[in-house]
Amino acid sequence: MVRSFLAIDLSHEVREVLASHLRREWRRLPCRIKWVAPENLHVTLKFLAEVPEHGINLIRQALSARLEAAPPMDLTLSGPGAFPVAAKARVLWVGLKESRELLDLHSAIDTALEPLGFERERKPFHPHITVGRVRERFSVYKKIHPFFETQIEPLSFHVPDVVLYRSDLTPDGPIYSPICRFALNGPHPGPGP
Ligand code: 2AM
Repeated sequence: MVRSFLAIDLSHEVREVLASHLRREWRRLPCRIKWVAPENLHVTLKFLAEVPEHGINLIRQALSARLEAAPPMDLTLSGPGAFPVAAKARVLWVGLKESRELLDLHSAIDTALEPLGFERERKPFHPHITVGRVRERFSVYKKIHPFFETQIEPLSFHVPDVVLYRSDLTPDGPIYSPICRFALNGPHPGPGP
C-alpha cells in the first residue's frame, strides 16, 4: 500500500519566506507545535490515504488527460489561520487568495477520481499551506495569538503542475517523495464576459 496525496508545490521564494517566519517568530511561541519542515510545505489538493500499488496506475490514467486540459495558474498567499477555528486551533496554516482556477482544479480532481472509489470532498475546499500542528490538548489561543498577527507578504507563485506524492511516515516525521507530475497545459481562461 502507498500512502499518497495530490498537492501543489510552492516556489522556492514562498518556501523561504515561510521558513523565515518559522525561524524568526513561530518557533518561539510557548506551545507544543509540530512545525512542518520547509521542504515539506505544500498545498494539499486531495488526500488519497492508503492506495494499493496497482491503484497508482489507475490514478495516473484517470488524472493525466483531465489535468492536461486544466490551465496553469498563479496563486497568491493570504493571511494565517487555523482549523477548526483560531480559538480551538489544531492545524495552523497560511491561506491562499481565492482563485477560480484552483477551485476548478480541485473539482476536476474529485470528478476524475470518483469513478475509482475516492469520495468527493463534502466540505468546501479551503486552500491552505499547513505550517504546524498543535500538540496540546486544551485551548492554546492565548499562547499562540501572535501567529495570527503574522504579516504575510502577498507573494504569488506559478503552478505549472500537480504532484502525486507518496508519504512515508517515520518517527522523524513524514517523508514525501513525488511519484509523478501532471502538467497543467490547458488554455488560460480569458477575463470573462
Ligand atoms: P493538510 O494540507 O490539510 O495538512 C499529506 O499528509 C497531506 O495530506 C497533509 O498535508 C494533510 O493535509 C493531508 N492529510 C493527511 N492526513 C489526512 C487525513 N487523515 N485526512 C485528510 N487529509 C489528510
